[in-house]
Amino acid sequence: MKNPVRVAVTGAAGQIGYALLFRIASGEMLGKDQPVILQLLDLPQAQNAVKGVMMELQDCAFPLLAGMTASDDPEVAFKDAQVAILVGARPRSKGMERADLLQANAQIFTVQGAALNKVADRNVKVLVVGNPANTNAYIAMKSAPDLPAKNFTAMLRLDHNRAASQIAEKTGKAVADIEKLCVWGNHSPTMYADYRFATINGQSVKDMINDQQWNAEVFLPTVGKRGAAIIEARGLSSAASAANAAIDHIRDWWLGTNGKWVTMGIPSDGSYGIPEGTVFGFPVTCENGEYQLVRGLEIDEFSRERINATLQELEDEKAGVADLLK
Ligand code: NAX
Repeated sequence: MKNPVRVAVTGAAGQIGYALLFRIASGEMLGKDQPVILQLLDLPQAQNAVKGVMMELQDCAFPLLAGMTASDDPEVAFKDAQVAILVGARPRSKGMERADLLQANAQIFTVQGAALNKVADRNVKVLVVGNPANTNAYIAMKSAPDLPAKNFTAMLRLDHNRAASQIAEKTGKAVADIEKLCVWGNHSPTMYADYRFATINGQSVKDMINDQQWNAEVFLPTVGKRGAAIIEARGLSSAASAANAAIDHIRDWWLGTNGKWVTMGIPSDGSYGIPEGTVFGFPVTCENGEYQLVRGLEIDEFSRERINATLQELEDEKAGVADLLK
C-alpha cells in the first residue's frame, strides 16, 4: 500500500466542500490505490458543520481514507500538506463593493499563503478555487516566497469543461473526443474560451462549426455567464460541477494527461505577452506531476483582443491588492 497523501481542503463546511471531499476520499482524485489523509480548514463558527461532514465521511467507510483532521488554524490544516485545495473565501455580501471583496479575500490568502510557506510540504500542489481565484492564487503565491511559484494554480477547469460541453452540444459529438481546447485568462466572464486549435477525432472544430458569429455572440457569452445562469436556475451557485472541476484539475496534475491539453490558471513565464507572475488561464499538458505550458500557438487579432481584455481585468485586480503585498 502506498503512503497516504495529505490533502488540505479549506471551506470544508461549504457546498463545494460537500461535493468534493467524498470524491477525494473515494480515490477519484489521486487514484484508486492512493490512500489520503484529509486536513480540513474552516472558520471557527463552521467547526460544528465540519464535524458533521467528517461523521458522514466516516460512515462511508472509504478504504482509502487513512485519517482526517479539522481545524480553524491554517498552520494546523496545512501541516505537511502535499495537496491544498483552497475553496473557502469571503463571498460578496449585499452592498459590498468589488474593491472591498478583493481586500477581504486578499487578507485571507496572504495568511493562508504564509501558512503554506511555513508548514506545508515543500512540493505542495496548491489549487485556488475561492473567488477571485486567479488573484487569490497570485496573493497566496506572493505570500509564500519559500515555495516554488509554479506550485500555485487557480481553477479555470470549470470554464474549460463548460466550453467542452457547449462544443459537444453544438457539434453533436462526444465531449470525450474533444482535444486541444483551452481557456485563456481570468476565471470570470472575461475568460476567453478558444476552440481554434480544437479537434474532434482529428477534425478541426473551427471548420466543423464554421460560424464566427456563434463563437462571439453565443458560445463565449454562454460559457462566460454560465455561473450566473446556474444561480438563476438553481438558486445556489454551482457546487457539484465546481468540485468536479477541482478533482479534474488535481487529478490531471498528479497523474498526467497523456499529452491531452487541459486548462490551468498558472503563473505566467512571460509567454503570449502575459506579464511574468500573473496567474492566467493557459493550455497545459501534465506529466510526472508537472504541468507544461503549450507553447507557440498563433494568436490572431480576435484572440488578442479577448486575451488583452481578460488580462486588463487581472491587472486591475492585482493593482487593487498591491498595498497588501508590499
Ligand atoms: P460556501 O459559502 O458554501 O462555502 C464557503 C466555506 O468557506 C464556508 O464553509 C465558509 O465558512 C468557509 N470560509 C470562509 N472563509 C474562510 C477562511 N478564511 N478559511 C477557511 N474557510 C473559510 O461557498 P461555495 O459555494 O463552497 O464556494 C466557495 C468559493 O468557490 C466561493 O469563493 C466561490 O465564488 C468559488 N467558486 C469558484 C469557482 C471557480 O471555477 N474557480 C466556481 C464555483 C464557485 O463559485
